[in-house]
Parts: sequence; C-alpha cells; structure tokens
Amino acid sequence: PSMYKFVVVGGGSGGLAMASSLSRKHGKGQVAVIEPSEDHFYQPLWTLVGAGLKQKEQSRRPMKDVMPKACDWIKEKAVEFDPEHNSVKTSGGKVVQYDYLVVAMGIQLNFDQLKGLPEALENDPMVCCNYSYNTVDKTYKALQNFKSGNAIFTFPNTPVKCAGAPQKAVYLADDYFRQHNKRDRATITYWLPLPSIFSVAQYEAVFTDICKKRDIQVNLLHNLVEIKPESKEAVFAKLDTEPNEMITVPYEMLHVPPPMGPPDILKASPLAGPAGFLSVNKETGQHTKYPNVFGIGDCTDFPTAKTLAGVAQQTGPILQAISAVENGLTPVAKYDGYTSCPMVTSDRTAVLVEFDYNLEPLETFPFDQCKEQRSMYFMKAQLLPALYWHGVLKGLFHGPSTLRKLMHLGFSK
Ligand code: FAD
Ligand code: UQ1
Repeated sequence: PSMYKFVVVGGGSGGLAMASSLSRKHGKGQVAVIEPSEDHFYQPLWTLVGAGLKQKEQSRRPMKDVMPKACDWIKEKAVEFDPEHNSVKTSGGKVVQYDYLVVAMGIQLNFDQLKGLPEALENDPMVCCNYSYNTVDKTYKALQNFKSGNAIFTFPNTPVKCAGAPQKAVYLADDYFRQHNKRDRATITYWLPLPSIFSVAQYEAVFTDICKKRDIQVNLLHNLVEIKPESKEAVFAKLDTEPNEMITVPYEMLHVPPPMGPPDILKASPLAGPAGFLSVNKETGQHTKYPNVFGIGDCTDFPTAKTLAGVAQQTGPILQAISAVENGLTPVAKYDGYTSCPMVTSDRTAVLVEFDYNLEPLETFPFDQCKEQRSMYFMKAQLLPALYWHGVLKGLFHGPSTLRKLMHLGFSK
C-alpha cells in the first residue's frame, strides 16, 4: 500500500486549497490528492455563464495545471473509508494509508432524484440548470429563445451549495427579458420549499422588496416534484397542506437546480454524521470521532450555508487545528460559520450577502451592503475569479476577515 503523511480526498476548491498549503509546509511526497476528474471548475462563474455574461470555458482548467506540483495526484475515485485503519480504498483497488486525512468531496448532485429531470434536461431545450458544466449553456439559450409565457425558477428540497444561485438565475432572467423587450410577455415565478426567500432577516427584506419591485412572484412552501417535458408542465407539492395538494403549472422555460446530498460513499462510511455529511467539530473541522480526520467545504456538516467563501474562511482554522493535533496541542482558531455570496441582481449590480453561524450579518465593506451595488458586481465578475485562481487554490487566501477588520478599523468582529 502507498503511505502518505496527508491524504486529501477531492481536488475541488477546498481540497486543492488544503493540499497547496499542506504541501508547501511539508514538502514533496508528503501529500496525496485522490481525485478522478480531468478538469477543475470554478463553479461560481456558472451563474454568469447562464446569463451569457461569461463563457463556460473560463470556468474550467485542466486538473494537471491546478494540482500543486509537490502533491502526488492519484487519479482515481475514493470508494471506501476505513478510518480504523487510517486508509482509503480507491476505484483502481489501491489502499492509500495516511497519518492525516482531509475529506473535501463536495456535495453530490442527484439529478435522478427528481422525476422527469434527466429526460427534460436531455430533450427539452427550454429546461436548464446552472449547476453543472454540461447544462449551464442551456440557460442562456433558453433566455434567448424565450417568446412568451411562464418562466419558472425552482429551489430543491434538499441541502444545496450556494443557496443564492437559484435566485440569481431569476434576477438575471428578469434583467435579460427587460433588456430584450420581452419582459411584458413573461410571467416570472420563483418557487421554494422553504418558508422564506432568505434565511437572514435583513436580507430577506431586501430580496422580498426587489421581487415586488420587479414583478417577480415568489411562491414559498412549494416543492417541485415532477417535470413533464412532453406537455411542458411542472408539478409542485404545496407543503402547507396535509396531505400535500399538487398543482400543475405549464412552463415556457424552467430552471431547475437538482436535488443534492452527501456523496454516497461518504454517507455509507463510519465518517458520516446523522445527515450523511462528514461529521465535524463546527469550529475546527476536526472529525467528531477520529482526531486525525478533518473536513472542509460542501461535504461537511458545518451548520452554515455551503459556499466557496465559507471554504476559504475555513482553511485557516482547519490548518491550525491540524498543526495543533500534530504537536499534541489543543486547536485555538475558531471558524465562525462565515459564509457569503454576491447575489447578482442584474448584469451590472449585486448585493453582497455575508453572515455567520448566528445568521447575523458579518459584512466586509463599510458601505450599505443591502443596496444593489455596481462595485459588488464588478467584484463578482472580475476580481473574485482572479482571487480564486491565484489565491484560494494556492492556499494563500483565507477569507475576507482580515480585510473586514481593516475596513472597519478594528471595530468589527
Ligand atoms: P467542490 O469544489 O465541488 O469539489 C469536490 C471535488 O471532489 C470534485 O473535484 C470532485 O470531482 C471530487 N470528488 C467527488 N467524489 C469523489 C470521490 N469519490 N473520490 C475523489 N474525489 C471525489 N460559492 C460562493 O462562495 N459564491 C458564489 O457566488 C457561488 N456561486 C455558485 C454558483 C453555482 C452555480 C454553483 C454550482 C456553486 C456556487 N458556489 C458559490 C459554491 C461553490 O462552488 C462551492 O461551495 C465550492 O466549490 C465547494 O468546494 P468543495 O471543495 O467543498 O467542493
Ligand atoms: C469569497 O471569498 C469567495 O471565494 C473566493 C467567493 O466565491 C466566489 C465569494 O463569492 C465571496 C463573496 C467571497 C468573499 C470575499 C470578499 C472579498 C468579500
């Protein structure tokens, strides 16, 4: 069997950020990354790709170009965790041994858990999804080909990554239709299984107001249960009725983020918590049962919204915790649940949403972040991609908390 000081499972955002830092500190041959994919994706760009504001190729880099040079890349899937024996089994039959394990497998997209979704994405050009590289360009085509009728946008009844992304698709469609003189022929509706449009009160008010102003109808407590591409209909369960009443709505275009959940092999392993995600200490990312196992990002059960911004902010405390454990010390740095996303509201504005475990706003900039700002769109479209490729992926950017303290001259958490 091969033997490493550190094994990282997953070469996505969190996995490569950790692998970069760990291999810089510990040197060549000490860190292995188990990752089957040929390509690495900057997923936040897909929101803009879906609106024709970026090319999808800009979101993709060959994995070999972003994999840290000092790491050994094991180009296979992890298929089984055996934390009692400090090993991971791979799809090629390797048994990889570790002193420390970092799990960074992301969240799994479960397209086949929604009746009719795979067929609709395959066969109906007006059914689209910003959540995968293969379906994201359908969104912009649907906006272009839209003539008149219902433009329906949904939100899955499962945990999600970037809970803002389904809503950004709504605003960008509204903006596109206005700019192409067909807004009066579109009825735009946004359907969520949740009881409110946003979980943080301050931002809930902001987005409720924007939807009202722009004539976007928000249907809360409605869960999409089936798509019928032949008749171009979407079926929703009304969650506030018992038994759930079903309503069938015709669509001209339909944007559907898929159901999501923990990766199957993680869920089936001793590392999973009650919901199937990696069970971690919420301040340090250390596994709740196995002290030499750590987790980062969307595959963990950190009780906060799953975002890349969160991943960046998690890297510092997790790296410190690993160091502490290596030296027999108690970790001190604490992840505060920081998470954020620029809610893009048009092709020139965004509202930068930022909050923590307490669902309290934790804002970086000293201006009014509840207002739609051109600067925040510029940050999303121009600055954050560069920060990602040159900062986050190299393990050099650990979230905006230092910038926040600077901006507020020390008068902030
Ligand atoms: P990922 O980056 O998804 O990486 C997981 C990796 O694990 C993948 O490379 C995968 O191939 C690998 N893997 C899976 N299974 C296995 C296995 N069995 N063995 C080995 N490897 C495996 N975040 C923001 O902060 N701001 C935004 O504006 C934003 N917008 C978004 C818009 C969209 C449309 C989407 C889809 C996401 C958005 N996000 C945003 C969320 C952000 O992309 C994720 O939170 C982030 O990428 C999570 O990083 P991760 O490392 O946990 O998972
Ligand atoms: C962030 O750090 C990040 O990851 C690099 C994102 O993903 C694209 C974000 O969307 C945001 C908002 C942040 C937070 C960073 C700053 C400078 C506020």
